[in-house]
Order: sequence, then C-alpha cells, then structure tokens
Amino acid sequence: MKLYDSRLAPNPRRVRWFLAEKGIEDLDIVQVDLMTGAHKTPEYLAEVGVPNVPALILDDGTALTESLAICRYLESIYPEPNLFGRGVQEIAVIEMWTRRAELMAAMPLMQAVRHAHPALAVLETQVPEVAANNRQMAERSLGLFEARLGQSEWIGADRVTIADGVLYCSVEFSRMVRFAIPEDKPNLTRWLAAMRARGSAKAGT
Ligand SMILES: N[C@@H](CCC(=O)N[C@@H](CS)C(=O)NCC(=O)O)C(=O)O
Repeated sequence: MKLYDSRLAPNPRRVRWFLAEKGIEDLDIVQVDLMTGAHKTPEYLAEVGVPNVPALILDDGTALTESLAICRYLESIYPEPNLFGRGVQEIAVIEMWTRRAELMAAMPLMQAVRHAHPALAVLETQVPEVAANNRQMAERSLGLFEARLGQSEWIGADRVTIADGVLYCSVEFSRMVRFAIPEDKPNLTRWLAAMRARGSAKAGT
C-alpha cells in the first residue's frame, strides 16, 4: 500500500495521527508538494482520481481518497488499538462525535485558515469574510465539545478514538491563524494538553 501525504495539510495529518496511534509503520509514504501543484499533475490524477491528499493506494490500484475512509480501512487491517469502537452502541456514538468534530470544527477551521493565511493563497481565492464567518462557526461549536469533555475524558468514548484525532488535528492546524482554545474552556484545555502529550502528536510536525 502507498499513502500520498503532505506534511503541512490537516487531512493527511489525521491519517498520520491514526498511523501513530496504531503503531503502523509499514506503509510506503510519498510526500506531495501542494504548493507546487504536485497533486494536479496528469500522473497524480490518473492514479488517484482527485487533486487531493491524503490518498491510500491499495495493492490492486484502488484509490481511497477520504481521510476517514482510509482510517476505517486501516482499522480493519490493524484492529488494535481500537479507534472506531466496539459493538453497535459504541460505534454509533463514536461516529456521531466524529461527524460533529468534522462538520462543526474541522471544516470551519480549515476554511478559516485557507481563506486567511497568506501562504494558502496559491490554493484558494481568499475571501476574508469567509474566513471570519468560519472562525465564528468553529468558536460557537466549541461549547458542544467543552460540555462533552465535562462528562467524558475523551470525545468519543472512555479512551482516545478517531473523534479525538479529527478534532485535535483541526485545532492544531488552526494555530496557523492564531486560533486557540479560549481560557473559559477548561475541559477542552485539559483535553488538548492530554492530546499533545501523546506520542501521536509528533506525527503532525
Ligand atoms: N475529504 C477529504 C479532503 C481532502 C482535502 O481537502 N485535502 C486537502 C489538503 S488538507 C487538499 O488536498 N487540498 C488540495 C487543494 O486544495 O488544491 C479528506 O478528508 O481526505
């Protein structure tokens, strides 16, 4: 299997975080330079199908081009430690929080960075209002995760799961525009410190 990765981008970071949590080290990892358009070459598009990273190319040539689909696939091959849940209820709860982390935090934070950071102007026609609106959406969403983390040590279950990884990678990426967990969110602050203390935190840098 071959993984197309890009060190600075947030969605590939999810997969790197996941690999680190699992201790998976036997993938062939190829770096793709988004800034020079390496993901838009005819060769890349012919193999991967879309101008995006991450992409996991399976041994039969199938391209998985969604970070969470890649993680799910790898979970079935490397089941331990479990990051997607066991049993119908736990799987559903983790899925719920993963979707919330993706739609309510990761997506707006990515847009906030993409439309504001000067280095990303090469990838996007930047609109300051889009950045500001998405930043506000993400800020509002933090209340939901703060409340959850007041009841549970981790986002998705009683242990680290993919839901934590999705939220964590987006919060770290948003540092590019100086987004930070506000001081009035002690549970998120505690959780972020715990995530940063894990070995998988190094997989982002
Ligand atoms: N839904 C996809 C999103 C992939 C995505 O948007 N990747 C970004 C990097 S984080 C990308 O390849 N951007 C290239 C571009 O904007 O030209 C996933 O989670 O894998």
